[in-house]
Amino acid sequence: MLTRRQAIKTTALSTAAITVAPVMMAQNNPVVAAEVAFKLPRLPYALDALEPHIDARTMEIHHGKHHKAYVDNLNKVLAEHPTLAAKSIEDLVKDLNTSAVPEKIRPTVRNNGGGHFNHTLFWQMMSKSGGGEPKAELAKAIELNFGSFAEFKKKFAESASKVFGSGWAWLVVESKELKIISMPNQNSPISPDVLPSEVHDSSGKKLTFIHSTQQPLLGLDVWEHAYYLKHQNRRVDYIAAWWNVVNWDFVGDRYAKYKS
Ligand code: MN3
Repeated sequence: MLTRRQAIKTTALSTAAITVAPVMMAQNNPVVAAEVAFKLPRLPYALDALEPHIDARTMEIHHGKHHKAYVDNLNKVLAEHPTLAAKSIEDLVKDLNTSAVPEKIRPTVRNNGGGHFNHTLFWQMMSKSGGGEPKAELAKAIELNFGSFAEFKKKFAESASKVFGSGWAWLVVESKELKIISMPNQNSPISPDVLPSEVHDSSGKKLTFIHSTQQPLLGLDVWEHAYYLKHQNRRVDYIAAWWNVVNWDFVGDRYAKYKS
């Protein structure tokens, strides 16, 4: 077991560990929180890799402050829920609106677990050598579902520009079909819709566990924190610049994985 000082020196996530520690101490828990459940992933490229389309300062704050805060807040709320803390972030967000996640912590898990899951995908959906057009099967599927790549881009950009306030535009695959959707805040396509409180199956049993059948292939974060430093209020300019860094290889791999 690391001492707290060693943990501060040696883990990249020292701030997260400190955030958790007071909660643990307040409970007189003898276990020192040297390890946290969820960790901020490293960016798969340098902060300035997406210049000039996405600037280094925006990436630094977006990843190092905003994404980090989602991870820290998630660890904090799950400190008292070890079963949930042991799940993968994907399983946690998938189970969000089920009885697995207590209602009193659900909004916090939705915002911060969703934030962690969505951003972890988002960094991988961009690349220094990105841009251009999708290839192979994904290219065919986009043509089939939207008519052409140009038409897809137009519809996706429209969806992203129309998100009111903070949220995301997503290209998802559901039952072999490609769809463009938008979601508010840090809601994620892999979370099921919130069920009305009284939903029963044919035998009268209350339904509490329905999984989403949508898988995100490509997502665009249109929170102001994603573009305000460089583009201020001009979200449309950010969307236009972002196409230059889309990692179509990653999106194509996800399509191959989730298409059926
Ligand atoms: Mn963001």
